[in-house]
Amino acid sequence: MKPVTASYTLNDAQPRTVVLRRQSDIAIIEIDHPPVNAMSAHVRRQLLDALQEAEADASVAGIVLTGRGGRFVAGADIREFGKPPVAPTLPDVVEALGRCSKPIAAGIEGQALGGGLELALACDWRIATAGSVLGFPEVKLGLIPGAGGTQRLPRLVGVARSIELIATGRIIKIPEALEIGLIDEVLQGSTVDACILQLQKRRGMKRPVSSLPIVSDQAGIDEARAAVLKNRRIATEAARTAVDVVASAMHLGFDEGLAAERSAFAKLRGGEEAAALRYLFFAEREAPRVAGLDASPLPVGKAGVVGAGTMGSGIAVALINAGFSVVLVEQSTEALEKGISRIDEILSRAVKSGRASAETAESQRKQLIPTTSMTMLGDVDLVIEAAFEVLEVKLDLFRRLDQIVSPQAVLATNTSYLDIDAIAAATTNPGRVLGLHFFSPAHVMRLLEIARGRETSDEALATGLALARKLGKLPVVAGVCDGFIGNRIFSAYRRQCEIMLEEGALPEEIDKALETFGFAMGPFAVADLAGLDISWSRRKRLASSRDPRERYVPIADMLCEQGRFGQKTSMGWYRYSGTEKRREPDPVVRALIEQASAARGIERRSIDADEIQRRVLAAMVNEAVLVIEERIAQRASDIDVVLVHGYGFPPARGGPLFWASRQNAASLNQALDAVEASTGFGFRRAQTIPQVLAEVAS
Ligand code: T1G
Repeated sequence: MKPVTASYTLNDAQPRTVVLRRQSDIAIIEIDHPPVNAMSAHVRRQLLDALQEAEADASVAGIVLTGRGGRFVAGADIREFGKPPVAPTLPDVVEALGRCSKPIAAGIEGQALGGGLELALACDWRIATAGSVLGFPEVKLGLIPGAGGTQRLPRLVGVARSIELIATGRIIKIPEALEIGLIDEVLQGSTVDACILQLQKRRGMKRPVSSLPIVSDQAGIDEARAAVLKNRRIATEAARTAVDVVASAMHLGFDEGLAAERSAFAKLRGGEEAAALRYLFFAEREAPRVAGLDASPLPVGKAGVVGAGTMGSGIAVALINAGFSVVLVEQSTEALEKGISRIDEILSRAVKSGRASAETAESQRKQLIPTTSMTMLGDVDLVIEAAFEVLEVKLDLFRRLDQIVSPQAVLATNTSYLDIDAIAAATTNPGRVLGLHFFSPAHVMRLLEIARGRETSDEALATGLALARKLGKLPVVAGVCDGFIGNRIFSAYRRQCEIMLEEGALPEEIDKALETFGFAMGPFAVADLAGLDISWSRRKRLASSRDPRERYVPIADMLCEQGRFGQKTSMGWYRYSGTEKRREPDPVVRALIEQASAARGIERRSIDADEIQRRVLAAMVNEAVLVIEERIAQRASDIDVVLVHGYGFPPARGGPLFWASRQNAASLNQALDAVEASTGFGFRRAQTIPQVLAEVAS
């Protein structure tokens, strides 16, 4: 065997991604495949080579498996899932580890996710650094663990807990991992030394997880199963499959269980849900990339927020959570105090839920500098305006900000509709103005639309993107149009829904059809939640500029004229009863809708769920392609990211354009014909739908 601590490259034409070295009689196998040590084909082969080499060497008493770059292994290589499997597969490697005659210890740093955690479970010992995270996120890719995870995890932590961990795909932090027995030891320093110590202490001792007994806990299993299946948000096809395959470990032997897992995995791997979620995984990572942008971001240490309403206070929390000090400006003490109490409420909820410690919340609260004086913004590096959605208000604010803040500071508006270019023109340096459109609640929602004005400088845009990264947001860059990407497409979606009300559908039928499709909530339930009065005041403001030849559905106005603003008035599209505000169809609304149909001379007809879904989706697809044709969005996948992360579009369908790319073109066209016919004057039909969908499908 080579001299101690020598390291040598295994015979492989591929770049070295697995290093085998020695320390005394322990062989150390290190995976070195940046950026996340994904288990690509050549990594699997080199790992298997290294394992066989170490096992065959009589002078090796034990083996340590670990990763370089501060990470263990982030899982299988997701890019390989759309292609035929390449041997050795990850299950082959994991089972080789599990069968190894010599004791193996896994040294975990950073992330051990999916197949990475499966590798660790096939070892005899698991030692992790304090900041590591573990988990089986496969369901987020429309999959289940496919390399023994569904059969080993129950043998280590029990079936019920395994159902929850695998069906939700949630992250397991170290304290929990230690408590449930997923890891044996946690430390601050190098896990390799601790692993060597462990192997030398327990010389020759094997402890294969696969031979551990499974504790029967039918009540717990039933409860865990029910918790997954009743939650529409997580009960995807993969999660439902996970429940069954994990539970099968109770009555199948280990090898039979592996076979059941492998066949279930193969079925999911080739399915629509996995294709959609894999597409979104890469689309989310592509979104922040802006072609041709090579400017450096301006440093931002201190930020300002103007407006302490719901959005302003949420944005302020997002900033203080990310470590910024924040000058929060309101025009009156009363409004400022309301904003501060919103912020205190959010911070205290984080402490109560265990998401933050009391000390963290206290120090974050100190980062807040509330004031009614705009002059306090003199030394901030960036301002986010979150005042009333009235253009005149914003123009006046930006004129004043332009005089008060330093010339280098970036000025951002959180507007969701108004013209960024007009706002920028109110300043002496429009290059520093951009839109940062947060989604409510701003401290929770990851999506952030960054609206790039005609004059927005590359530096200001780069600063917005860097801020998004620091806030943990998912940025999508949009050009300037009414509603940018998301609101514009959502308006087309909602318009088609309202037209179908006049034609014969009811709010509860449309909501049900779209919730069956997978939307988190139907458009009328969403409107009642948000409040009908907000969009009503916008429609009234725009009334004078509306073209009378365009079809305008007055039903929402009729509701508002009766003071029906949604949940806040216990009636809107629905009526709401009880403290839990149970939503019920309301005959008053039905009468108003029938009155609107009669006023337009429409003979109402029943519209089934399929027609509702196809017309609404066709309307979204058409508007989405127009957004691309007008270069408001950089790429099709950005639009899918926005609709999934900001508007409740079901991730398992990939987004409106991904969904459309998997549809029959003729039926999509037919649905679009119906949208065009029902909309009438002013409808613009996108010209490049086939080309855009072909790009998505590629
Ligand atoms: N495969 C291929 N590429 C991956 C990858 C993976 N598993 N994980 C990340 N990347 C790429 C990513 O696309 C990006 O590339 C770069 O690495 C940095 O990623 C058989 C079936 C580990 C928490 O689901 O959650 O194992 O854009 O920007 O913010 O049972 O990456 O630079 O070209 O996200 O530091 C299960 C997925 C797979 C984990 C790091 N594992 N990855 O976050 O970096 S299925 C996962 C993540 C499986 C087995 C099953 C995160 C991260 P590019 P990043 P990050």
